[in-house]
Amino acid sequence: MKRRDVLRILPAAAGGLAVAGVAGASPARAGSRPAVPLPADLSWWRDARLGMFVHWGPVSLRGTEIGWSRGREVPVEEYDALYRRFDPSFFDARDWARLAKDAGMGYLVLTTKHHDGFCLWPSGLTDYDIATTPFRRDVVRELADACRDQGIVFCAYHSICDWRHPDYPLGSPGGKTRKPAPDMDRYTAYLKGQLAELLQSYGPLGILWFDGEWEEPWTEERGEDLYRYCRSLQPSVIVNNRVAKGRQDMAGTTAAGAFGGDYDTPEQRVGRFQPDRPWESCITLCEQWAWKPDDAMKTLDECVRTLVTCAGGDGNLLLNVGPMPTGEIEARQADRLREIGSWLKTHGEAVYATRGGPFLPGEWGTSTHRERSVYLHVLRWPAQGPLVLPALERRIVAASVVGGGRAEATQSAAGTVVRVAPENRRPIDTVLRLDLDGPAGTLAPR
Ligand code: JFZ
Repeated sequence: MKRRDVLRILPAAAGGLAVAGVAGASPARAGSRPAVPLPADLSWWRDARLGMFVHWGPVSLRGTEIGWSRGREVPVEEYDALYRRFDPSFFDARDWARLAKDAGMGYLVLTTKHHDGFCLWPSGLTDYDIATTPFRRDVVRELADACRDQGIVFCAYHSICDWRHPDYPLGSPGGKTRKPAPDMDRYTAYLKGQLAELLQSYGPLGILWFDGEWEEPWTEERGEDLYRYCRSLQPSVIVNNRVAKGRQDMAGTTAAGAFGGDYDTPEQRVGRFQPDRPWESCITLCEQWAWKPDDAMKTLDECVRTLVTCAGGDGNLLLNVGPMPTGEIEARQADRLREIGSWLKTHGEAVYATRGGPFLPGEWGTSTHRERSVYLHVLRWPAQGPLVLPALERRIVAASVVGGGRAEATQSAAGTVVRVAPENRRPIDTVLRLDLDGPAGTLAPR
């Protein structure tokens, strides 16, 4: 399938998400908690495989980490006053959306509110928002509109913890202090009120990407209630596992039997091969989530390997950029993203709308499949001789190098033996397509 064909199956306008919003049946679960409906459709998101994560706010004026530097590198009073000079006059939402498109991304997740409590949209429930900055423009609105115009699904990151809000019990630095008179019920009403603003005035949203759920004031009960609440406002919205307490650690997987929203969220690492439950690794293009001057940036090689390793494990990649206080994304970062996009122009058929496997990831690389094709992403060839993989119980009827070049695949008792002449190998990822005599989706992982 060509990349444009795959993109055609993504919702072109967010309206498509709204009509798709029929709540499915809920799975049988232990206990007597009210049933939690599953979203009708995660397939647009799974098929997209690559999204853009954007961490942004007044803290970009300092170049320190969003949320976490409050009360550490930046004194609390100073951090909380940054919004008064937040004026990103070169911000053009169309540039960001076009960049996401050029990078081959299918969705964009914006920090509508991070742990510091600042809101990138004009909220009726607080003055600590974009409306009270010199900039005044509604960043969420402009970006949601620009994404829709580009066929990028707009999604919202939203922090459950709020280290500035007086009703939320914990404060900076890093949730290590206590507020004098917290009120978690009132805070939860505030949280829900803001989510209603986002879902009702900017929606439909593709994903609600919750975070900050690990702190003690947030409970499983509040988490599952919040999940149901969001789904009641927009039945089609996808919600990550950080909505409640089921996530185990930075590996991001959900504990067995626990409620985990709709998908798992490994952080700063590629998730394990896991075809039975959707997941998405969030990984920074540089090192910090928010913009930092001269932050070390990953190479194209690293970015592509990370992306295909996610796809081979049957997961997504949410690649993060932190825009500058001018409103622009650094040119070198934008260039890197466009390089990823141009790699995907040639190799996207082995990424988009594929599923992971059937060959398990190994030192050699990883594999994906769609319909009657298996794709091998060969990241490291054996020092000598052919690549030998386990046997397949289907016949390989053709083999080729994606992007051009001969490949040879023979099937014997030894397994699946793959040969590509050195001149046909690629520096980052030699992608092979093996066409089978039947569907690849029924082959068990090996
Ligand atoms: C969380 C955020 O804190 C971070 O700023 C970013 O938004 C990321 C996507 O999600 O990551 C964490 C979560 C927990 C810890 C550190 C970073 N922790 O407990 O140290």
